[in-house]
Amino acid sequence: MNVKQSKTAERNNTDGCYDVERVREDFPVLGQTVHGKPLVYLDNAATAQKPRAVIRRVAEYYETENSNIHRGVHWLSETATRAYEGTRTAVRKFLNAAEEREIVFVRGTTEAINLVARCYGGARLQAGDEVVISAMEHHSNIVPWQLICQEKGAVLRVIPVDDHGDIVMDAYHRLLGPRTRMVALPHVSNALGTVNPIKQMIDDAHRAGVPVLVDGAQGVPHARVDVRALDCDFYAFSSHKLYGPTGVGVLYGKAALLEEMPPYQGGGDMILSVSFEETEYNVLPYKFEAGTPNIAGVIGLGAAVEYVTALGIDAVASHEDRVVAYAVERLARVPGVRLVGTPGRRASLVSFVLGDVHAHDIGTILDQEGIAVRTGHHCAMPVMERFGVPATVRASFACYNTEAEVDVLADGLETAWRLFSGV
Ligand code: C6P
Repeated sequence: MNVKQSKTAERNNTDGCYDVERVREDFPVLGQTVHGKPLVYLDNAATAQKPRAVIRRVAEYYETENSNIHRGVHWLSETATRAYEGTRTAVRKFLNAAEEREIVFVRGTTEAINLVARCYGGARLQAGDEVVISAMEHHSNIVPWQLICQEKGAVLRVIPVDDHGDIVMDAYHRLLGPRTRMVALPHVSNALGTVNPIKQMIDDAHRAGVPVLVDGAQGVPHARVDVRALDCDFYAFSSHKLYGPTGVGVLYGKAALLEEMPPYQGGGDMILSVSFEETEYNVLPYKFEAGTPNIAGVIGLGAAVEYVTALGIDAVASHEDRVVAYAVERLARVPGVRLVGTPGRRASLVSFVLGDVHAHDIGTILDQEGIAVRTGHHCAMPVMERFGVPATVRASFACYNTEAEVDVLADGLETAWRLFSGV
């Protein structure tokens, strides 16, 4: 048994079950008290906490390897370059991408989508062309497409969602027309928790000859993603929601598409040669990685991928499925709670309102109990409008959350309900 296997085994009970208490020990922040209460961190869709392995790896880089990459012949630079490129290999394996040149490091999901909208959309879209997105998008998968559509005279078409928060598939099929040039979809909705049937939707788009970008910000941390099995053309995710550092993300793109796209930004490292007359761009993926990247962040992401792989993404997903199923059942028993989004397949989060109490007021009361949730529109204003609410309370779960924490949340909500309803 190697070190990684033995660490995984430690986090499993003797009967092989997922040992969440052992997992919690890996996350120093969880040991804190907030307002005198144990911290109950349920804001993982905003950002996940970091395990010691990631924190230490970033510190180790700065303490012993700090150097710029791809530029020096000295030992430190070569060491840092190896570690940085090691993350690319780890991410390629994690996503089951065919080639390392298909993994582009960016600042996060937002930048990945902007890159595709600008470089792919910018080169391909013409007046009257259409880009299809859904009514449950995060603003990061709306605004970049709006910007490029406005510039090119193209049209943004929106697939409706039904009252459960599921995509209306018939409407999707009707929207796939002769002018559709791109479909961009969330793997999992950050505001409703809906897991979209992306494999089917990708196949449908491909039958119409249309490429698909998957916004995987809420997908990658909660499910096994195999970009080759999905056959998606682009897949975007952020390191910080996968237990890695902030300021780093990944754009997976099929090599043939990335090859034909112009660079996103100009600068160092994305070139092979430069003169005042002409610049020859670097090969993939460096063509899209201009300037000194977030080296420590990328190396930290490598540690995060290693951490999640050791836990087992399938084990994490089934643990979270249990917790979220319990949350749905437990919150149904709290007076005043109404779930916003009751999708056929849900991952990792619940969004709800409590009577007509403003979500921020509930968030403030929960905070006094040491409970961190997100309240507001979750950067998904159109879906709030679709459900006729200005804001929701969102509890989102990760590999270290427990059913006992759901009980603490439910108790906190009951307190809030008593306070506001006067019952
Ligand atoms: N959603 C949330 O609390 P960045 O900020 O680039 O890491 O991720 C943007 C993004 C894109 N798509 C989806 C589906 C997302 O959920 C997010 C980030 C956080 O829901 C912060 S707004």
